[in-house]
Order: sequence, then structure tokens, then C-alpha cells
Amino acid sequence: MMTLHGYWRSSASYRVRIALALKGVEVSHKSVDLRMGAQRGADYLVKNPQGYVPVLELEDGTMLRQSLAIMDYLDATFREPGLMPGEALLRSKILAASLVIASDIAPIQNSSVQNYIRAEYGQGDAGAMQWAEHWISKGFAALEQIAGEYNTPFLMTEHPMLFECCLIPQVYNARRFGVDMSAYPKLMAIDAACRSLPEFEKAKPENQADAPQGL
Ligand SMILES: N[C@@H](CCC(=O)N[C@@H](CS)C(=O)NCC(=O)O)C(=O)O
Repeated sequence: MMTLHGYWRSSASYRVRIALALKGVEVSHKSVDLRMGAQRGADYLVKNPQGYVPVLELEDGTMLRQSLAIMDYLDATFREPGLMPGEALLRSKILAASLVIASDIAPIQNSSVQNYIRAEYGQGDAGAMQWAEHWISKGFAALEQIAGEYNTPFLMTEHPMLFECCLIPQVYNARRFGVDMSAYPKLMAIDAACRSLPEFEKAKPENQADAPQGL
């Protein structure tokens, strides 16, 4: 069985959990306690020299890193249901929307960036929250406009795909950082459609074994 090295509240781990659940692939879960700095331990850096979760460890011990690359591997290995459409134009559009989150929003609002802002600029929690809120809102405004061009239950399709694997964890973060989600009704409709599915329920942070009890 493959092992997912992740953390309950990590949005990049959450993306991969959704992809696994959509494909019905069971893995063993190994928690890397980010609060305790386990990602910087020598035993973990062997798995991922970047010191990030998630890592998907294959049965032969190969370590796959980067959530989008892991989802690409899963999509190529367990083909149904597909996370990406076959048609080139739609494929490019879904990848572009996914990258708004994975490349342009998440990396500048993740916890290590926030910790750096707190430590280096003395802005405290309020400053770090405001920073995250700003960049999430900017990206969501663009995605809301894109979503407005389609009349589908998910961003551009009848079924959840790569984009939804990225969106739902980002919405989870947005709520934590106090983003006013009422400004994004199309994104909220996609969020609601995803939340009604058992695969998304299974992948939720609060349903993970390493989440604190009583969330
Ligand atoms: N681009 C990477 C980002 C991974 C990432 O930022 N992981 C965060 C949790 S969501 C992490 O491990 N942070 C630990 C740290 O910064 O020390 C991916 O998509 O896998």
C-alpha cells in the first residue's frame, strides 16, 4: 500500500486526499506534525529535501513530491474518474485555474510565509492574517470571474476535477483567515457541490486521524 505523508491542516495534503478519495484509492496515512517541526527533521528531509508535505511514498519506496505532480501521477495510474479532461483546450483551462491556486495564491499565504512576516516585519497575527486575506481575495476574484463563464456544477465540468481538488482546501484556508466568501457566489456554489460528496467529506481536515479531537 502507498503511504501519504501529510498533515491534517495542510492544504496541499488535503488536495491529494481529495484526489485519492475521488479515485477510491486507499493509502496508509503518516502524520508529519508541522507544529512540532517534524518536516525539518533529518528523517523527513530524506523523503522531501524541501521539508514540505505532502509526500506520496510508493510501495517500492519511491517518494513523490509536490501535490500537483502527485495528483498527475495518480491520474495517470488510476485513470477513472479522470482529474483532467482529455480535450486539450478544456484541459489547459482547468490546469490554468488550478495554478491560480497552487502557484499564485497558496505559496504566498502558507504558514511558513506567515511565520516569516510575523518574525521579520513584526506585524503580529493581525498583519499576517491581513496579508493572507489580501492574496486569497485577489486570486478568488479572478476565479469568480472565470467561473461566471460556465454553467456547470463544478468549475467547467459536470464532475469534480483537478481544480476542485485545489479549490476546496483553499476555501478552507480562506475561512480560517476571515476572507468574506459572500463576495464569491460561484465559488461558493462549487464548494457546496463538493461538500455534498462523500469523497470530499472523507478528505476534510477534521476527519483525519491526526486532527485534534472535538473540532
Ligand atoms: N508546492 C507544494 C507546497 C507544499 C507546502 O507548502 N506544504 C506546506 C503545508 S500546506 C508545508 O509542508 N509547510 C511546512 C513548512 O513550511 O515548514 C505542494 O503543492 O506540494
